[in-house]
Amino acid sequence: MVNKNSPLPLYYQLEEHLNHLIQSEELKPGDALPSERELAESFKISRMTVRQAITNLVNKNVLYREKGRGTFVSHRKIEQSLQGLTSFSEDMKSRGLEPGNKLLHFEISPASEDIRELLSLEEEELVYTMKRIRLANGEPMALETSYIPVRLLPGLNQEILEKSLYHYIERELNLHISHATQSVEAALVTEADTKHLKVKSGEPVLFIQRDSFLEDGTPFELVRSVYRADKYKFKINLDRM
Ligand code: 16G
Repeated sequence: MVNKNSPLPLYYQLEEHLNHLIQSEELKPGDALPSERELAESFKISRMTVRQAITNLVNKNVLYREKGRGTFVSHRKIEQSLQGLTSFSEDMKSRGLEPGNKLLHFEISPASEDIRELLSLEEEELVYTMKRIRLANGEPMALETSYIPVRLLPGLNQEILEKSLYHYIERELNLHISHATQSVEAALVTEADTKHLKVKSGEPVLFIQRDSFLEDGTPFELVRSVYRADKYKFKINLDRM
């Protein structure tokens, strides 16, 4: 399975071999890898080579290490398309996962200057600020802070936010959500967010900002979210221009 006469480095061949076992599900998410010693012996290569291959796969998030326990196959990520304006609840349901929310904060106050500008608000205009942990089958996926003009959704309350915001806007209020601008950036989790997202401090996350509009061009939400990078992968199809 590793060929010592090949020009390909041995660590790379082992990486490819392990990748293949994971793709073909001979090794499943959560499965423990044999120890470095066992791998070295069965492939007749040095432990250094094994360590290099494993470190590369850990750095690519294909494997993860747990202190004192060993190395395991990572759980598959949610592959989220960057095309199409969907809601978190819709995304989870379409994957057979149960969406959930934990509302951490909900208030009405005058918008700060940057929010006012992004949502095209009048001076002193009121906005809802809310923070929700978004869950899939009870597990935290993202932490979402949203700003919404009170004028547009005067009846918004905590009960609605425990369910789907988009469902309320479209089905209850009959407003037409039309388009959004979204950016994705790499970031590190803040100490305060580690407990909400159930990740270790210093873990990478994806910072996403979405500015969404109704059919008539009115901005109705500004959302700043922190997504778990170990759970999410964003995908887009590209056409040659
Ligand atoms: C998604 C959107 C967010 C929207 C929410 C509505 C991103 C980055 N954000 O989380 O802007 O407010 O869906 O979800 O995708 P809901 O209808 O389930 O409350």
